[in-house]
Amino acid sequence: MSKIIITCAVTGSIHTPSMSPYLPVTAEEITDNAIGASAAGAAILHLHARDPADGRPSADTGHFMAFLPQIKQRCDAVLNISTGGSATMSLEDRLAAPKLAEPEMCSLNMGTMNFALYPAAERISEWKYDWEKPFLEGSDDLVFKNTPRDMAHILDELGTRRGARFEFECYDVSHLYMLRHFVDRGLVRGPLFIQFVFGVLGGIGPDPENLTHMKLIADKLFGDDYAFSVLAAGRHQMPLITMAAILGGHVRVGLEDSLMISRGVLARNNAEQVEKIRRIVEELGRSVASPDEARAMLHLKGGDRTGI
Ligand code: KMH
Ligand code: ZN
Repeated sequence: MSKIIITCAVTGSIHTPSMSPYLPVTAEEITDNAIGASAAGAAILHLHARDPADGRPSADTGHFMAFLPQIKQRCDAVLNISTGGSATMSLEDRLAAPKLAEPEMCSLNMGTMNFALYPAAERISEWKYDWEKPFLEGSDDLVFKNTPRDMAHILDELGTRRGARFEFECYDVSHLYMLRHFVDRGLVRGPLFIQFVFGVLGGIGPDPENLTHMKLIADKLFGDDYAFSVLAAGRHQMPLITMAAILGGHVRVGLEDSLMISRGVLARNNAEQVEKIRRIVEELGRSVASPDEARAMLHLKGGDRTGI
C-alpha cells in the first residue's frame, strides 16, 4: 500500500464558535493549529478563513493573507485552499482568495446540494455571537451551488490558469459520475485525488457500506488513475477514516469536519486528531507520507510556485 496522506482541515465554515472554544478563528489560532497539525504529520492543510472579530466564515483575502504566509514560512505542508468557502457566499467571493494565493491545491465540490447545518442549532443553548443561530437555522433553505458551469470555471481559473490540482469533494455517488464527465471533457486529468465526504446532511450517509460502494464505483470509473481519501462528519470521523486506511485510502481530519477527539470530548486542537489517526494507521502497518511524498503522488506544482 502507498504511504498514507493525512490532510488536516483546520477550521472550515461549518462549525461556529459556540460549539467549541477550540475552534480556530483568528489568524494566530489558524496558524498555530496548522503548524501543530503539520508537525503531527499532516502533509496537506485544507484552509478556510474566518473573521477574527466574531468567527464568521470569511472570503476576505485579507483574512486569508493574515495566516497563509505565516504557515508557509513555518512548515512545508501542501496548502490547499477551499473554493467551497461557505454555501452563503457567491462563487466569485469563494474564488477571491484562491485566485490571489495560487495554491498548490484547491477543493472542488462536485455538485449542487443541500448543506443542512440547522440540526446543530438545537444542541446549543448559549450563543457567543448573534450571527451563529440564523447562520445555522437558515441552512434549511440554502443551496450549496456547484453547477457544471461553476465547476468548469473553477477548473479554468485555478487549474489551467494557476496550476492548482484538486481535492475533488464527492458527497455522493452521483458526484463521481460528474467527475468522470469532466475527465471525458478533457477538463480534468489524473491522477485524481478524490475526497469521499460522509455525513453531511444533504450528502451520502456515514455508513460503511457507502464507503465500499463509493470505492467500488470509483474503481469502475477511474481505474488506477485515482487515489481516494475519506472525511466524515462528527462522531463518524475516526471510524470511517480508519476504514479508509484499511482499504488503502488516505485520510482527512480537522476541526472543520469534527470538533471531537473521542466520545463526548472536545479536541483541544487539530494536532490531537492528526496524532490520533497517525497512531491508528501506524498500528495498521501504514506509514505517513511527507509533504514532498504527497506532492509526488498527486503531481503538485511545488510550494515555490504559489502566490503566497
Ligand atoms: N466542508 C467539508 C464537508 C470545501 O471546503 O470546498 C468539505 C469541504 C468543501 O471542505
Ligand atoms: Zn473545506
